[in-house]
Amino acid sequence: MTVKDYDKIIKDRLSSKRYEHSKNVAKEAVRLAKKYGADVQKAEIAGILHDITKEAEQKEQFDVIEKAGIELTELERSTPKLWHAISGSAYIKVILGIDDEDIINAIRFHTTGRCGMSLLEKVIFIADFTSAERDYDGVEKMRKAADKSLEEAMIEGMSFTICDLADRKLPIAPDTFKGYNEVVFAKSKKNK
Ligand code: DGI
Ligand code: FE
Ligand code: FE
Repeated sequence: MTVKDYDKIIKDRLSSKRYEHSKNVAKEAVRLAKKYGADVQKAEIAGILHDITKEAEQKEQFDVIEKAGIELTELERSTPKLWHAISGSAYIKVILGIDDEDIINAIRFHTTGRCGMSLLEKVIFIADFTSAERDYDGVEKMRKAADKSLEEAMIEGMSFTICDLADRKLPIAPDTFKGYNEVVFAKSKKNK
């Protein structure tokens, strides 16, 4: 399948607003991949597909997660915001037949981040924050960080997520704070 095929699938599965978001994330992922040396083709594919199950019913999401052999933790099961990243990675593997582990992981961890993210995983994680239509408070800071370095952008993105969740008294996935600790430690070690 080509990007054109994926584009059509996304258009059929998502509202026009989220379809536009997916297109913008793909564009931004391509830009960041070129800037930081990630695989440009994979960035475009992972970008367009990253929210593929965002509007799917719970049952469809849980079914495809099971088909992919993924077992949810209790926190994941009870946090609906986390489902689409996991079910999205399962969907592209099981239904679309994509076998590239890096693309699968880029979608799986695009919401939480994690420890030991690949270049492609970071590009998708960041592109989701800096895509053209994003206009939350702090997006300019995030865009500046993304232009400076991947490391700065990861710190900005991970800390934004954690602050926002703690502010709203929501559970924080272990992958999120492990990823946060990793990027913050890496920077503090460099500055010593
Ligand atoms: O799918 P998008 O809206 O484009 O963006 P996303 O996949 O980053 O989802 C963002 C939402 O997910 C936002 O409301 C915060 C939430 N989220 C991200 N990490 C965590 C989380 N929610 C909880 N409870 N725990 C997390 O670790
Ligand atoms: Fe998402
Ligand atoms: Fe998204």
